Amino acid sequence: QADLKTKKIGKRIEYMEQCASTQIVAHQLAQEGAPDGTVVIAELQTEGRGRLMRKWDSAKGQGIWMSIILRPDVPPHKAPQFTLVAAVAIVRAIQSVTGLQASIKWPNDILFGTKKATGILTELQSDADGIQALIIGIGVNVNQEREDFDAGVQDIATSLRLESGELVNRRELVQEILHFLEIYTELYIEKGFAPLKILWEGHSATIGKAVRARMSRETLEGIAEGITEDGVLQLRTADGKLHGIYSADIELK
Ligand code: BT5
Repeated sequence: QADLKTKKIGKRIEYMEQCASTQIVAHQLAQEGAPDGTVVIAELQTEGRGRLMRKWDSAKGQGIWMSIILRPDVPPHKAPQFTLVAAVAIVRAIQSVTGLQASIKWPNDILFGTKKATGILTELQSDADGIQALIIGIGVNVNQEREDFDAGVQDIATSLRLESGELVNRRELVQEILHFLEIYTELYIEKGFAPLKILWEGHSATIGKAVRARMSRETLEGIAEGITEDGVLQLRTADGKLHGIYSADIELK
């Protein structure tokens, strides 16, 4: 903590050997009034989760499993943009610590090739007055070897160690993620999403690619043409129509 470069994010850190999910702990702390920038971090999660209550494999001591409480003064519909802002911060942090160049698959995956090294889960606490808290969950596979992953994800997951061939200092990586997250959330609050959109596009694995977008009610195939100023994915189907995608699982074809 003493080495943090941030002004706000990480001034309060709740560090735990083990918890069910850092998201659950962070939700609880946010409700109890934990300040903007509070970070919850655990060595092991017994019930780490992804979107739609999917399981997140959180091997003990080998990844970064953390949730960050932010209290931005923005309307609730802007919450998904924070996933994109966090993704840019994580890619920059990985690059700064390991030299590795990761790419972002819209909306919440960080990849090496087609394999996933990081997932982001942004959840919201809001009421009639707007956003009370954003809980940004970040799971980074850092030092796992292939056999450390659950059998179900071994073929789709990767870690920074598998990509670089070296053990990576998790403490340093946490510091860099929080540092870039603070820089980019400040930029976002001051200037809006436009400058982040440019940075995001520079790291995107999705834009310009043929993709399949699975949504709760339908699946669409087409070319991912870009994201809007709101972070919505624009998908052009073969009939020439442009569709705005707010939430989906994207498969690169
Ligand atoms: C995500 O969901 O990618 C969001 C993951 C967020 C995890 C962090 S860890 C700290 C905080 N506390 C939590 O409990 N969660 C957050 P989604 O896009 O739904 O992807 C989930 C899918 O990724 C699963 O269904 C698996 O297919 C795959 N998966 C699970 N564990 C993985 C891992 N460690 N590495 C790569 N892929 C994984």
